[in-house]
Amino acid sequence: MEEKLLKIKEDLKQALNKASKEADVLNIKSEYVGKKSEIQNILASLKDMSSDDKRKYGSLINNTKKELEKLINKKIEDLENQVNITFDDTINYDVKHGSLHPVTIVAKEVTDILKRMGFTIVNGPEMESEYYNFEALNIPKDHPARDMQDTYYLDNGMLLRTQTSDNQIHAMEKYGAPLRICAPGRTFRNEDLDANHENTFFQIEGMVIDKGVSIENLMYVMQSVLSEVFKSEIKVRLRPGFFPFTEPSYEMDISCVICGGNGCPTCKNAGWIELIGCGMVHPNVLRAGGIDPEVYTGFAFGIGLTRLAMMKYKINDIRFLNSGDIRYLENFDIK
Ligand code: FA5
Repeated sequence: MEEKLLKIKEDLKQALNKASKEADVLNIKSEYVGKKSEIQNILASLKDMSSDDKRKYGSLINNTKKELEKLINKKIEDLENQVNITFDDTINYDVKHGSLHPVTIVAKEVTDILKRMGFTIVNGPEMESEYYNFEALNIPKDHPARDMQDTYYLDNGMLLRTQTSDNQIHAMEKYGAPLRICAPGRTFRNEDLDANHENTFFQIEGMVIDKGVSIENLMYVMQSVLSEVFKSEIKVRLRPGFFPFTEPSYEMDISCVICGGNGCPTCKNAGWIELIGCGMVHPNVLRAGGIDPEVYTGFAFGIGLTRLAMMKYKINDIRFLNSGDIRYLENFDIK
């Protein structure tokens, strides 16, 4: 009897090992523990056994049946837990692939141009101290210029930088003079949003410090960058500006590509879009960076990369660029 019961158990184990679907296991279940199964017959035969045999085999047969049921239930559970992923590679599907964001493209273009001119690319922190974002740039506390660049002040005493100009100080401290760096990055301002103002946008900073650096050098770099990025005739105008960290300061505007300079909602009917702030580095800023203004001069510029992308790809509202709306961004599937 013991051998017979053992054999039933072994046979069941083998059958279960081969089963790969729940339906197979259910068939095995009915074969091994169903009404017409061998164990059921053995159980039925108990009543005809002598009382000695009944005592001897009764609990053994019952326990075997319980074991068989346990093995079967365990197999069903295992199959349920098993995740079967199958790929049908015959299905015809629409292949969608990603592409670079327009701001990423112009950032790469500008940095490539500047790299060829000998600029080193550096990276500054987006969470910045008041010192690097304002004070060292000749904007003391309570200076009205802080109103032009309101930002998000953090609980830890830091702020989200309003401009990539913080890199000017970091770079002077780190590398000293002579210096030729550019620093693309994200900037933040507490700003009223409109078609050409975002609260989160990108700029690229440039700074050159050497002996005898002049405004002509600055203009040459700006012209080279813009003519290479646009690769076609564009109208640019230079006008006096004000930045506490440059003297003299200039702003460079581009004729609005959306309306051809005639005036539209994108340029708020001005016909021009402000693109670049630049100028000769203020002596106080050189001093803050540990450089002697009696020996060295420098120029610096900050190009609005997000606006540059707008103008290059004729995007009439800056807010699309941060929207993450794939349907819109798909239109700029440019490599
Ligand atoms: C500055 O941020 C200066 N740091 C630029 C500079 C650097 C001057 C070095 C002198 C020397 P401004 O606030 O004008 O300047 O911003 C520079 C450019 O960033 C603008 O011309 C514009 O293209 C872009 N910009 C500014 N504010 C926004 C905004 N809210 N949304 C999108 N682009 C903006």
